[in-house]
Amino acid sequence: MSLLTSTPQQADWTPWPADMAAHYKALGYWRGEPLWRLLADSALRHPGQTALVCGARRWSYLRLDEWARQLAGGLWQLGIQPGDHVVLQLPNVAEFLAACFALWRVGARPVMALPGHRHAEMAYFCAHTGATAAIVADTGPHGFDHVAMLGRIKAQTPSLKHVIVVQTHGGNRSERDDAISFASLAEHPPVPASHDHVDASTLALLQLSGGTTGLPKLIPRTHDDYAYSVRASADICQFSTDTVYLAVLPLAHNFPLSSPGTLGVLYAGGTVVLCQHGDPGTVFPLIAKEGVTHTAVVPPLAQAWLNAPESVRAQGRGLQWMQVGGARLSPDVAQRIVTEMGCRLQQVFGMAEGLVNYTRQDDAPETIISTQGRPISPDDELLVVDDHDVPVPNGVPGHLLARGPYTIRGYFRADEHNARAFSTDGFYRTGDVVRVLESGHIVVEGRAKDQINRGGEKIPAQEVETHLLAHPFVLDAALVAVPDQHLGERSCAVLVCPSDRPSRRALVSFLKDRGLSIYKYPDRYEFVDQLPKTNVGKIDKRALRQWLDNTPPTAP
Ligand code: AMP
Ligand code: DBH
Repeated sequence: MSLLTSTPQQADWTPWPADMAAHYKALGYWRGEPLWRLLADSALRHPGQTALVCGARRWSYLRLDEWARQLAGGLWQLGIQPGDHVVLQLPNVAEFLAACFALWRVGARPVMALPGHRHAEMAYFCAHTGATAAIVADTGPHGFDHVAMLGRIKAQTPSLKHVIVVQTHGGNRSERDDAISFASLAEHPPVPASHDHVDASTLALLQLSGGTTGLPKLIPRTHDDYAYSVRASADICQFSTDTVYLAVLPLAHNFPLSSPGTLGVLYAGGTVVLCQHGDPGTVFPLIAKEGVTHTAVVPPLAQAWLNAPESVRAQGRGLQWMQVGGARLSPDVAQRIVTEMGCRLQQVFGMAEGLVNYTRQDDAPETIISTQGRPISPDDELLVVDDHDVPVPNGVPGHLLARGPYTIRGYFRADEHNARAFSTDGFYRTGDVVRVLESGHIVVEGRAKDQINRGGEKIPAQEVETHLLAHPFVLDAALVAVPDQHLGERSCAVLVCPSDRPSRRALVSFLKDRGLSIYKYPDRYEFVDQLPKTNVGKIDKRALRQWLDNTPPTAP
């Protein structure tokens, strides 16, 4: 039986079938508790404990919860309603977490944009969700004016009523008249307790998918399912009041947010230390200063830390656990983390759509080095299938499909795409090619989805190709991954331009004008007379990759 009350075409998102929802509730996975309870309950248990450190600023649990309640009061006064979408685009500052908890208090849903997103994606997030507000930083690290960008989007997006600005770079910029100051929202009495009733089976946030097609897909996560993944993750990783967690990856990313991430730390009563730069010269002194015990990184960051001078790394001796995920970690680098960093390694293979796998603390060293862990939940259902959806035996590589108590059943307002991305019985097609060992541990072998994994940042090939094809000189375009020692993969655009070849600089400026996120700009450009095609006329990316492997890069 389905819980759908409207036709699938009209539904924003696909709930779990009623029998499965009942099962997950009966097992205590779904507790009917909205996400703000993660913080509020810890504030009751450990009011005086330090919850959050952001530069020179620190908050006890009591203060952080109080701040979130005041902000919720401000949002409420502004007219933010339960069910509203609010696009959140902030760097790793305390206001990010305060905004999330405040939004959850009023029953609104943060849309987790990344600081690198630009006009094309941000306009889409606002329009597609019908967002009523956006919360952004005053200026980005390179002086990018986020408020001005949102001003342009607001002019085109009737639903968007408020641009709220967080002052992150000093000065008096939040006084500008094109935005509401975030700080002023806290000058309100805390949101009344009567507003605290948020139905935990409704959406709590929209995560973003790296995706493979068009613009990023929005991932609808409920309070119930997300809270379960956070609590269960914190239990697996044994987070406690002694945990001091360095959040260095962008906070909006599912990994540092929920696996167990900052939310897991706040649930467990530990301390979150925020950091905006991953360079060893910033990170290691901070680890020493704040007594950091845990952190989560992507493989290239782990490598950069390993390559730092011994004198710098020595300051990181207190670090007990390094979680690595987001992209493939080579066994060599895994081994180096264990021997050279002097801390323990945990591999994390996850996705914002749900399923997360961890190596366990008592796994054999070999398992921790060479596998990407096993699922969080006994009720995670995994299928590994061949190209015809027929299950393959254990140990044989195949496409990974997943279903379970915290894996979505469909993207947000994306019926057409959902028909391809999910099986008829509700399994999410991850696009990853994996092998499952007898022990249940997963080894990620590769990827079937058309995506470049640039050191954990996922770049949907088709989205970038669509932008390139809009250039008047570009007749055909393919974006493919080329191996890279540092990032794992980089992107290369292979272009067919019969009349005239635009320069690299001209192409970059073109993509910039189209508002594409900076991290999606191709790393390399090559020109060919025509692209190789398969028998069915699709671009043969395998052939292209082989060709690129044997072709030295053309100088820009
Ligand atoms: P997204 O769906 O955008 O959240 O990206 C999730 C994807 O990142 C997964 O489906 C994998 O392709 C990749 N990924 C995440 N963690 C790992 C890992 N530990 N090893 C290999 N690939 C990973
Ligand atoms: O890459 C990811 O999306 C990811 C990696 C590790 C993730 O979403 C997660 C853990 O939760």
